[in-house]
Amino acid sequence: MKPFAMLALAATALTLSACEKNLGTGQQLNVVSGYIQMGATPDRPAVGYFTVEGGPRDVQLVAVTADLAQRVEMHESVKENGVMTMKPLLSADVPAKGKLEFRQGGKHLMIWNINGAAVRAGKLPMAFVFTNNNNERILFDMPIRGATSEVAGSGDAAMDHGSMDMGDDTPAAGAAKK
Ligand SMILES: [Cu+2]
Repeated sequence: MKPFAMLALAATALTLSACEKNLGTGQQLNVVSGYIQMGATPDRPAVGYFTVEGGPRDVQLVAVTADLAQRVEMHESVKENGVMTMKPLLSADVPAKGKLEFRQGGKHLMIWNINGAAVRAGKLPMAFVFTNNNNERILFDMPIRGATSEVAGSGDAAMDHGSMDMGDDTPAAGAAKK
């Protein structure tokens, strides 16, 4: 490369970084971490937790999807009359330059029937759908953790989900066969 060309490149790089600083776009909307905890038994849904960092403006997370799972839902654990229950969540706010956290005991994903190949690979590719830019999709591979006996007895993954999932959405076997 000729010295002149190198100088020109260096100048371009400087201009770009200066621009970014002027626009104040330091933090971009992004999924920065997360994982999936398999259910204690195969008939139980897996649970997913993750962290989203907000970009320059407020947006909402409106869906999380996975081609290699049968169904994914966003839920929130809430305390009502002293009892923990779960409610489906249609959207979750991601404040500008803030954080949205799905974590144990709060907002979480429930994931049914993850494809075996994904489980063996130890990760599930997921798409996070936001309200900005005509439903921007951010792809993130969620690492899959196997069920452990410690986790099986506590938290979102165990009894909360088992009882609710089986009751609400799954049609009774008899009814489905009519
Ligand atoms: Cu749930």
